[in-house]
Amino acid sequence: TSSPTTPTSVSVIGLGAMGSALASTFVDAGFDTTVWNRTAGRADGLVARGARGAGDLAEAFTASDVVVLCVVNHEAARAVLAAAPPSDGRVVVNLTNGTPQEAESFAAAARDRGHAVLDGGIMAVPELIGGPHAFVLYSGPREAYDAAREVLTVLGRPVYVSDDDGAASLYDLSLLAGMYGMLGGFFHAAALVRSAGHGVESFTDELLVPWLSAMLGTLPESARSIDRGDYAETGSPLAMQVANDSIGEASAAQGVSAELYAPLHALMQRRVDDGHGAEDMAGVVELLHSRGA
Ligand code: FVH
Repeated sequence: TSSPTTPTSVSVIGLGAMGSALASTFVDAGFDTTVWNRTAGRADGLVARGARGAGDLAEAFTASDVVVLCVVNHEAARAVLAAAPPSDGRVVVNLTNGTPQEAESFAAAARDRGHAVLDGGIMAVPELIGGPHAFVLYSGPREAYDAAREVLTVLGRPVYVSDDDGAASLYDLSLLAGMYGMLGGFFHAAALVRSAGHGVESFTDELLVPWLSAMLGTLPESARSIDRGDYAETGSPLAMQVANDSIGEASAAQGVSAELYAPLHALMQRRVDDGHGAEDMAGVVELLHSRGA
């Protein structure tokens, strides 16, 4: 049930693949939804679905309690912000992907113009918005999050990270870094299997997915080691893992590039050379900081 302060209206600015998915989800959830896009015409399908097409950016910005911005990058987001009217505490939720520094800079500029601002990181592709697997990270003032939460919930599970403006972006990019690492490993494995003339699909279904699923279960213990800065307890010491570079040698022999794996192997070797060969591989994280964590 809605309280009198619950927002009932939302504007979506930027109707690319993601902005359109956000807007149609708001419409389907019954919110009074106003939409605007720089290039006219992209709102037509949403208007046919029940959204209100704003005549200009100012109309879109002032039409709703909550304004969701989802454009290609922060340069575009800053351009939209500069062209929009100031407000007296309207919640602007910037779901444009960028760095923590860009999120902080956008938030400061938005506050200068009187807006309450949240930064968000969408952990979903457009087709998943509004579904059970979508989640969205938010950071910024807690009051702004609480004010907009009921609207934002329909997009996917909302996760409030912290009041630090850059935190949602940092978590978003950290999750993507984890994903790209996994995909890099998959591509190397696929190239090795294919180099021997075997099918990648059955290898993946029957062996790689179960293997990676089992290895995922080891991450919480590694995370605890990283939080403690103590990598001593392990049944698979680093020195054993780099005693030979079978993956690199086999890749070369198969005509497969090891360029995705080689940087990690080099870090593992450096950690051993630094005297940590008896420790767990998670200690490699200590080599990734160029300044104090
Ligand atoms: N699509 C995805 O899978 C990912 C999932 C995770 C989050 N990302 C981020 O979402 C932002 C928008 O992505 P998108 O997929 O909607 O991108 P496009 O389909 O390329 O649409 C871009 C929209 O940005 C508008 N735009 C560009 N420049 C400006 C500007 N200077 N002023 C105002 N609007 C601008 C563009 O308008 P137009 O070209 O149609 O006039 C589109 O509406 C993005 O940060 C992803 O990283 C999506």
